[in-house]
Amino acid sequence: MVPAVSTSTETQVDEHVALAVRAGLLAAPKRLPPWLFYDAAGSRLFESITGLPEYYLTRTERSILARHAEEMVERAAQPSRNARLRIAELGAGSADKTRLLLKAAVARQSEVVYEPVDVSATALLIAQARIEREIPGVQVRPLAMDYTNGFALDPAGAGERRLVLYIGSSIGNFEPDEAARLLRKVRAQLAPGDGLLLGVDLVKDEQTLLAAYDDAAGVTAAFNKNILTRLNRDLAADFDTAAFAHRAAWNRARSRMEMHLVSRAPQRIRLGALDLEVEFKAGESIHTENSYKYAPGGAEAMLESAGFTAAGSWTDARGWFSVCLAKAE
Ligand code: AVI
Repeated sequence: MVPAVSTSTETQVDEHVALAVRAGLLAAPKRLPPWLFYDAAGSRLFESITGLPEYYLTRTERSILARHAEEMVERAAQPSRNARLRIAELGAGSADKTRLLLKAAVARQSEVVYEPVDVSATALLIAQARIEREIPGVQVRPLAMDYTNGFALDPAGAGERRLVLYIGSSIGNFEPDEAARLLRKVRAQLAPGDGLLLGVDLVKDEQTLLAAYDDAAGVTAAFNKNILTRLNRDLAADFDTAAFAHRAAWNRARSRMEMHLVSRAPQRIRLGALDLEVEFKAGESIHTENSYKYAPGGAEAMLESAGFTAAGSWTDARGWFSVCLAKAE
């Protein structure tokens, strides 16, 4: 039975967290869903990851946007030169890279409505204040919600064309069937001719991938282990984070980077709020994340099967990352 109140902290247990953790730790092999990473501490650690020398993703995508934002925005509005773009963003977070696209949209049409969607109301408030201060002409209309459970945008007005941004390689954290389902949900919010701009990480040499998910400073290890600290706090668990090792692995057959937490010794963990005890063998892992890497053309094929037509794609000189524009059919 899941008690409504944890006895140790007297705080309410989040049922969504409780159900996911119970199912994941009772599964064979053990797993935890990656959305558990993003409590306040985990979100801060992720922000640090994006600036690490080994974590090429954020820097590379930013360089692509910096170079091609004007063309992306113009192409999203085509074929009508007079259409005004209205920009929504899924999982906007700090909306740092988005500012490049918003600046290009303001240069094109003087004013733009920007609808960032994110589960964190705090991240949205911070992003709104920064964007309104730095880019006059952007009207920010934040939507605090978990877009993975579906979302509803106001219909675009007459003469407006919607562009949805889903950048940052977040699509890669979904299983292929979940990613396809999410893209179909996005398609359902769009009218024919509206656009989706998708950022995806591409397959590359294994050494580069491994370093990106197991950096020398240990920030990614801390990010991975923070999930255990979260369970200690939220579910009155007694994980010793030092008793687990961070492991990053390239799964070539499935074209994904994996992150695991590997038990260093046999141990038994108690999760008080779930009234659950879980046994670990030495070397047994909890699989915490997949990060899919696409072959060239792979993202376009996924977009086409979700009801979009490819309308452009941009990459960097090394071909490490791709930003694809697709139009709703
Ligand atoms: C948020 N997401 C795109 C990141 C990724 O690369 O899959 C999360 C992350 N995991 C480890 N480092 C960063």
